[in-house]
Amino acid sequence: MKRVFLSGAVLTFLLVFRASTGWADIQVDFDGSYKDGLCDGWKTEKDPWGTGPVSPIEVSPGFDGKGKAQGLRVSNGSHFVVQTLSGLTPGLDYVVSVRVCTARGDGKFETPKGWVEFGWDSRARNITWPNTNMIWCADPKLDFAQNTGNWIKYTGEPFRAIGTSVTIAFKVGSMDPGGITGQFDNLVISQHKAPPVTYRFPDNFDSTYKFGTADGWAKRFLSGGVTPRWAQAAGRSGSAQHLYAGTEAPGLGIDIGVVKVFEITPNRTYTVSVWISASDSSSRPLTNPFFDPGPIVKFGVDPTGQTTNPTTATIQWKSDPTQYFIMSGKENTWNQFTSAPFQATGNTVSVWLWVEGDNNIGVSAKFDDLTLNSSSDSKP
Ligand SMILES: [Ca+2]
Ligand SMILES: [Ca+2]
Repeated sequence: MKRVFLSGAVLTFLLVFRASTGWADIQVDFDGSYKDGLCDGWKTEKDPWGTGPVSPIEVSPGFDGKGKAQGLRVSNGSHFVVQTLSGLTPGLDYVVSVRVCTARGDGKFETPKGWVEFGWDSRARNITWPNTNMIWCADPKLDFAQNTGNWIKYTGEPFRAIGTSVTIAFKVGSMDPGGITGQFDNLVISQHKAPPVTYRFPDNFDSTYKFGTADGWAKRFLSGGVTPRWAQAAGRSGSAQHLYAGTEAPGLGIDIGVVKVFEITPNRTYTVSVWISASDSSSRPLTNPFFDPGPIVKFGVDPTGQTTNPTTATIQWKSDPTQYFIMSGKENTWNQFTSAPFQATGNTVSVWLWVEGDNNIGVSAKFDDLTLNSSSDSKP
């Protein structure tokens, strides 16, 4: 009798423990069988640019010195390992986490040159192209100091399940002849139960920066631009959000920014203002876009509050900064820009800060002191 009672107690404990810790809905340990270096169930893809075959690798041992892991070795191009996984509940929020370990192309645990990211597509389109399909987490590539030779866990932003499936992709890329090896293990997709985080205006960008972005700002970029960089920089006062990219990637565009969700009162008309200091990547004025559609510096407001798609028509962009910073003498000086009036529809609005460049001219822009203003058109 006593033995049965104990078993029941243990079982009850395990069930409660499981429920309260948010058991993973999808787990992939990459310990299964491999064919030509690729774990069963996964496929490879590559960006339209770049050369060389996609070279997946069966890594053994994997995380924690056990089992196996999926590797990907690249010397020229952006290559992917992709799978669409099922097991989500539509309407619930999830986060993706994965262990990442990087090395040079020859497998030596020395800091590689290139990029390593992981991404997810809640629409489960099962293809990484076009480049707006996926949301990418660039933390692994901004953290080579930690993850070269070490298995580090990275967790992406929450996303809402649209259906029961999600497409997951690992991206590894390089333009360095020495190449790069990205290794991935212990993929976990688990429910995210914390309420969505929103922030209040104003934002002085004097917060703690994590992997180059100020508190609450999420990185966004279009795949194919290989050199996006985010950093904390000196601001008008304190710090500012720096977005910049060089031209070491021939033939590639530069399309990067950040987005953050702020609280507002619905049914009122507002503008937002932000201070910007910008130049091209050589500290010169921006090129006149009538002659070269090169560097662009802009900011936008999306009254829908969405944070996933930088190309959607609901973002109301303000391109005045580009016109301003093409004027000689204005480069790298602070100036305040104000959006067109917009009508708040819900309780939140997303603010987008963005730069674009091309394969000839990079771009560098700092953003500080974002404020919300009640527009004079406001109706009570
Ligand atoms: Ca494993
Ligand atoms: Ca500041």
